Amino acid sequence: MALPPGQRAVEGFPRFGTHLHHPPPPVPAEPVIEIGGAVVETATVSADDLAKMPRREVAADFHCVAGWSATGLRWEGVSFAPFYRERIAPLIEPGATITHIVFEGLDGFRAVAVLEDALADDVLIADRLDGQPLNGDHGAPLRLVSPRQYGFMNTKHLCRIELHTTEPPVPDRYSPISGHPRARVWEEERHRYLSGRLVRPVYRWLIAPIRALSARGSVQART
Ligand SMILES: Nc1nc2c(c(=O)[nH]1)N[C@H]1C(S)=C(S)[C@@H](COP(=O)(O)O)O[C@H]1N2
Ligand SMILES: [Mo]
Repeated sequence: MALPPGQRAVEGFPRFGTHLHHPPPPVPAEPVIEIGGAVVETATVSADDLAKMPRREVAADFHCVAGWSATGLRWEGVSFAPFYRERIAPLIEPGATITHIVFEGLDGFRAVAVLEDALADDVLIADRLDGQPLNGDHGAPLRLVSPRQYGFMNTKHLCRIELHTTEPPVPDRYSPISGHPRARVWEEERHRYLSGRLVRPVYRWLIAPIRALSARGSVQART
């Protein structure tokens, strides 16, 4: 399968992220996803609950905005669109029109997605990768998987889904590496303001140091 523009395949699936060298957050004894924001009342969905919902498998490559791609991954979990319809939509404040969703991880990581992108049919709340439960490196116990968007929209250790009626403030909006609000890999939407092609070489230069740092906090390094 061809890779999106500007991506290069890597061996395996490295741990990578803004967590850098920090080890993955501990998995709670009873994991839940909190649903908050423009809702009548904050609610929680437990991982046990989620495990009872219809399952879906998605085979996909994984593309980091820095330019590496892990190929041939097999994710399993619950499709996000029906989860949204059945478990989230009934909680929305009357009259509110949701435009954005924040996916937050146990490490405080936040990804802001446009609703339409989050509802794409290959978006999953995943709990398994390649036939095994997700490990700490790749987002235990639950992570968002959105294969047609760069890695930074694929929140690991997912613990909170927050609904918004306008684009929520993006803390790194003016940072030199501020992510594109849609982050679609085939459109090469890497940066919020600069063209994907233009930032390619700069981002690529970040791969080695971030990868080396991330490996230091890896669960593999500690077993
Ligand atoms: N919770 C959390 N999710 C995260 C990150 C992070 O630092 N923390 N980094 C993102 C980035 S930039 C990438 S490329 C992918 C990397 O996923 P992997 O470690 O499974 O390869 O996770 C994304 N999701
Ligand atoms: Mo990334």
